[in-house]
Amino acid sequence: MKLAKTLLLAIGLACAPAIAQAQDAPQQAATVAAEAKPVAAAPAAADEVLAPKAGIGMPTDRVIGLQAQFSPNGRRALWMHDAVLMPIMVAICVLVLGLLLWCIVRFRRSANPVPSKTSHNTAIEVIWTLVPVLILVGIAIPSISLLAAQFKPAGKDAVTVKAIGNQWYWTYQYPDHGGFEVVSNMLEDQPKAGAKQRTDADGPRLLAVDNRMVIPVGQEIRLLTTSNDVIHSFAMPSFWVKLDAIPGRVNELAFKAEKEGVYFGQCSELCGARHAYMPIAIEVVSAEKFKAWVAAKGGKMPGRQTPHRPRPPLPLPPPRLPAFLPPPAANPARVPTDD
Ligand SMILES: [Cu+2]
Repeated sequence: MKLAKTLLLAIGLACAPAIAQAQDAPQQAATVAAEAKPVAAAPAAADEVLAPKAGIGMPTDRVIGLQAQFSPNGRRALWMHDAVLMPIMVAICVLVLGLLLWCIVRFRRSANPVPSKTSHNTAIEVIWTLVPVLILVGIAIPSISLLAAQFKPAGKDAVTVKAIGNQWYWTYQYPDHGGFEVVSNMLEDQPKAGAKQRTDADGPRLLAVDNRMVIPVGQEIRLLTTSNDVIHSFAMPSFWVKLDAIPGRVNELAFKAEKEGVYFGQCSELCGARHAYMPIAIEVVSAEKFKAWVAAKGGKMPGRQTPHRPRPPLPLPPPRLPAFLPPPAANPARVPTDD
């Protein structure tokens, strides 16, 4: 009886995460269904402030799992997590737990009073060496190609944004667009006198900022990060972007936002007392809106670059004759003839 109780307890503990996940699944589905519902009505067009949408680009209450992805690498990484890693981990856990339970029951003292003295089994030893190797190779192939895709350098038409970490806010520079800079501070619910107060149109509490980083939709972004003081980390979960911002060094990562909207992230390196209060907000807009925003900030769109064409070869200089010979025209006798 005691053994049965212990077994039931062990099975219950082992299955608890799976049950919790199953219970959360309908909530997750409900959240996805509520995706289209805006958090707040968009403000007047003159403000040009895009309102965030619940469930997009921000964490959702009572949901486990990764945020929905809006970049090609993000979708690929999410697939890697959901379709490759999680099933393999669950299968291994279930197999090991099952074997353990089977051994406990099948080979207990009362059922198996004379234990086997077997110490080697070549077939089993080959299997338990080869199978893990094959599993690891199976994981390594998509994993390494994903890693390579994540660190593929941006193309020459990419929009460069330099994110600079400061204690405790971000500044965004646009070197290709006239080099203007945007200073981005968190909006507070109870701001100091004269400062702007956060509203739901700006974003969730602790994630809304006064000036967002703005990028065009569907265009490759060359993200450069550095820092003015200590190590920060630029993290934007919906784009699968996380890049350290290190003083005296510039890191680079390319990504592409596939859908217009507002996306929120945070500094992900413990950088001091107000580390939790330097959020990141990226506003993804159409190419026209991006152009208008750049103009409003006093910047300019980069000039159209002419495509690279190979130079025509330079004409060869006339052959140089030794100084003791007269010029060819003055020496017709030296020209070979047919007769
Ligand atoms: Cu920081």
